Amino acid sequence: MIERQRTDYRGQMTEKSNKSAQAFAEACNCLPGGVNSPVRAFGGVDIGPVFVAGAKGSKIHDIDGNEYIDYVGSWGPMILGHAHPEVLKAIGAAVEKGTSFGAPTLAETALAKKIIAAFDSIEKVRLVSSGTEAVMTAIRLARAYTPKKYGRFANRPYIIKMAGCYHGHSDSLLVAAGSGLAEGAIASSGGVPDSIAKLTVVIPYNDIEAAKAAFGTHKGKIAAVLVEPVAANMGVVPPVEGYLQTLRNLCDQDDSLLIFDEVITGFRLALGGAQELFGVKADITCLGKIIGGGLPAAALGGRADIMDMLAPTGPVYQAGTLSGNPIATAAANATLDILTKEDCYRRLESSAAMLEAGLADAAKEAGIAVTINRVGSIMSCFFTEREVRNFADVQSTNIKRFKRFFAEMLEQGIYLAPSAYEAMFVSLAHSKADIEKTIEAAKSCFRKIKSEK
Ligand code: KE4
Repeated sequence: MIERQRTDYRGQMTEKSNKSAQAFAEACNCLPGGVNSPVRAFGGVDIGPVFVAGAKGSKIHDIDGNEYIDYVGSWGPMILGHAHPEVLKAIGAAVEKGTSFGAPTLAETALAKKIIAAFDSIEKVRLVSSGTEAVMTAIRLARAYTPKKYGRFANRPYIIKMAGCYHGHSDSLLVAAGSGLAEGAIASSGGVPDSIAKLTVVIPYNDIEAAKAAFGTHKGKIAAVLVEPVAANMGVVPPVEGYLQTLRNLCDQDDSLLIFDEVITGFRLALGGAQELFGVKADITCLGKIIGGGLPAAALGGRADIMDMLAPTGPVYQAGTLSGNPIATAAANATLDILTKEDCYRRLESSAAMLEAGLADAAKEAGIAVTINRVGSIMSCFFTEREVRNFADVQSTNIKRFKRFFAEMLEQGIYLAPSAYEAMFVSLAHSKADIEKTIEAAKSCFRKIKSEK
């Protein structure tokens, strides 16, 4: 049983975390690691987790009564801030009519239309309940999809993914780079057979030559390239100039599909996600997080000729009891309505740019080497003096310093993602005062860290 108590970065138990520590110990008796998703256990920062009591706007508060400015935002969904009144009102109205029917509803069609309106590459949508489901389905669809000239099913076996990108926990994607391109990947999780892992090819993100080599090795057998168009699961790592277009070209040349996993970037970087920002169209787009408005909803979308291969119109099976759930779609529709109507992305850019500049100045003032990668309202602060352009670069940063930074910022009421391999999310609810307080806290943290060996 994990007895890891929450301490401040000086290693003392603080009276500010007694109840969370006790709750964690109790949870560990009935939940593996005391949590229902591993990162929440704070294993990446070597202290015990915060147990949340509630949240409103940009703030989250724990069961010990501590309040924090929240830059996790439930890992991306809470772009409007927590408990947005219009979203709560929509949820309340929907709940009055029942919570799940297992039958089509108008709200699902309305949500699909909003997604189609936002993404030029999407003609049809399938709603699911998690990002994992969306990506898992996209891969199955890509393997079955065959340009007419190949006849019925190509059932192309290979998927190319990038090291450091995370696409949920389906077997094909819990893999790491193998010993060579021809051998395919090796499993990175228990329970994933080599026979499945080896059908995924893992190459470095931002490495155009590696992508070309993979298409050379597996010519005619690659169903799809799957990529986070802006990586945000190794910290934030933007695509280098031309990278996404090169992947697009390689797929076109070999009749493979390009799958953009926009579970984080969709409706985050722009209404049309990274595709709108970088002008590169995917064949299949996976969405989640924001499109659920904080409730379990995700989606995949693409051209009609691809999407119509899904059951019941086509031979690729996919289903879900709670897909398009009326409460989740109510939250989703309310969220996207606000994002579509208000001047959101300019406001997000302004807040995030202010935070980035403030953190950079604070680190410089303290003499701490940091690299801040930011795209729109997602960013990461890496403790290194070098550029961070792929997973190996992230692994070479000073993770120990990140842990100190995290713990000290938490003590100062700033709730960052408890891992050096995650992103900071700025929401529309983050005020100028929130950003200023965060910068002041960082100044103090950087000074303390600098004084340590
Ligand atoms: P879910 O199955 O967790 O809804 O989505 C999986 C997923 C797919 N694609 C991308 C780009 C993602 O970031 C995710 C999930 N993200 C993680 C953290 N970055 C969710 C947090 C967690 O695992 O608890």
